[in-house]
Amino acid sequence: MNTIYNATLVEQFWLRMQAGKKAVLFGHKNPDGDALGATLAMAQLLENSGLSTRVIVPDAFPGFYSWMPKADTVWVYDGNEQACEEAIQQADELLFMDFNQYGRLGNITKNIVLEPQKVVLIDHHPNPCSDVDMLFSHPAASSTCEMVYRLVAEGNKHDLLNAGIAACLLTGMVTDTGGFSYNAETPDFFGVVSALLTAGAVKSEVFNQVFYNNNESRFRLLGTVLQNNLSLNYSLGVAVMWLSASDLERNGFQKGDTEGFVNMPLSIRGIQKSVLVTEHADEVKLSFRSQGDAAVNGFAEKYFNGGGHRNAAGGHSKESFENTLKRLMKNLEKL
Ligand SMILES: [Mn+2]
Repeated sequence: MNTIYNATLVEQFWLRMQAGKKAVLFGHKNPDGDALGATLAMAQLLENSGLSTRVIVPDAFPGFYSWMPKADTVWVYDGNEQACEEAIQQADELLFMDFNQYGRLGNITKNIVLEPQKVVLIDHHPNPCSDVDMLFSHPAASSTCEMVYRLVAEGNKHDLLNAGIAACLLTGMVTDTGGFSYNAETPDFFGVVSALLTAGAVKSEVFNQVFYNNNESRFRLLGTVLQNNLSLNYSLGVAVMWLSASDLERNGFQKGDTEGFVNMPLSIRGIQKSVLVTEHADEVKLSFRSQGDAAVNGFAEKYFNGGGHRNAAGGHSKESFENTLKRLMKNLEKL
């Protein structure tokens, strides 16, 4: 397997993570399988190295991730602010995992200052914030979970791994690649998968928990989108889907229900780009996906205050749902 890190940096990381230290590990707002997998795995790796750890996420995560090993130890900041802030103040090390900017911590960074000299950032999103003390950035990686495994492998820390950690890491690699369907092209990607299976991860368990464990509301919402809220523009190769607040409410929306919807129109012949517009209480969210060389991050950044990868980006709008959708449609040819 090719290495992806500077060997000295890897050595410095593991030296820095010394027994007796306290570490807080952060996942981003709207935690996904990769954020949870990477933080839970790294927390257990550090615990096995003698540190005491706490995983904190800004807001709640979808119930279909609650099976993950140690998921019950995660603290959600919203609603548990005081305990989280105490843990953060007492921490020697702050690990940012699967996000690239302080702002992705939602209310946490609105309310308290995180000292950059304590921050280690491990992430695969492009353009990481440089105001941190140690940076592991690898945009070519499938997932932060893959990056965590490589930190273990390149640091010769295999003895810290166990089946639970491997399951957490495999979860992020599965969810960030749509079940190995994109960003999962290289022999090294499957080399990491192979190593995780060897360490005790069970592929069928991860797939069953993640993909065959849906709420009825997800299925109902999918029906609404496909039947009524889908517009296909074949001359541009673009699909647009939308869900209003009333669509969500009528179908009993629960957090995480719409995850992956935006990828589905890419399965239509002639469609290379896909957008999902969702009306939430505080803002309208846009998710963008594309295939191959077709890029969506520039458009997300320019028109909807967002950004991301070439093939997967997000944005948001403070305009009304109707106006956001209108503005998207008006500028669609620039996507
Ligand atoms: Mn990720």
